Amino acid sequence: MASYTYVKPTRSALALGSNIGDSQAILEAAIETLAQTPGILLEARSNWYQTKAVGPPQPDYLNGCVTLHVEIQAQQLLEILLKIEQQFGRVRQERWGPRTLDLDLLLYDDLIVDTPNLQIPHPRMRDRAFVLLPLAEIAPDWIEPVSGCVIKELLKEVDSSDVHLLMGN
Ligand code: PH2
Ligand code: MG
Ligand code: MG
Repeated sequence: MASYTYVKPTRSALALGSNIGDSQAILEAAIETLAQTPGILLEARSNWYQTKAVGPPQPDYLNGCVTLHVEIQAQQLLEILLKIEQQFGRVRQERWGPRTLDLDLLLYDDLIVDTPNLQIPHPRMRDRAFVLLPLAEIAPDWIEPVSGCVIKELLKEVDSSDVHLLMGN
């Protein structure tokens, strides 16, 4: 088992998505796995949303967001997310193509990171209603540090017409 350097408790936000298999069951199991990971405490979770795929033609996605309290560094959190994706059968193929599980690191406190393998805030989150709508449910006042705007304000700038609350949540 990998050992991690513990850091002071920090808040982080993730986006979850799936459009292959039993997406809701996969996403629920992914949240459970995250919650059971040492150094990660689940703070809040959004509802699930059925969303039209952005990118090449493919089935609709189920999307949602969580906020976490973490005691691990951003780079280590990314490694944990990649491992959980693999555990759920994610095979990396075409960019923006269909996937069983996608876990994207959106925000890590007010940190800005721009390296080839890790960018925080997630560079496309500001354009994506399928991220901003669920995130605004659980973290409306979190400031996206690159734009300096809160999530609920960023949400007003995007078209949310293809993002629908999943019924029977
Ligand atoms: N993820 C992508 C590409 N397109 N479209 C929707 N609706 N939801 C996603 O999560 C999504 C997408 C690549 O990460
Ligand atoms: Mg993604
Ligand atoms: Mg991803």
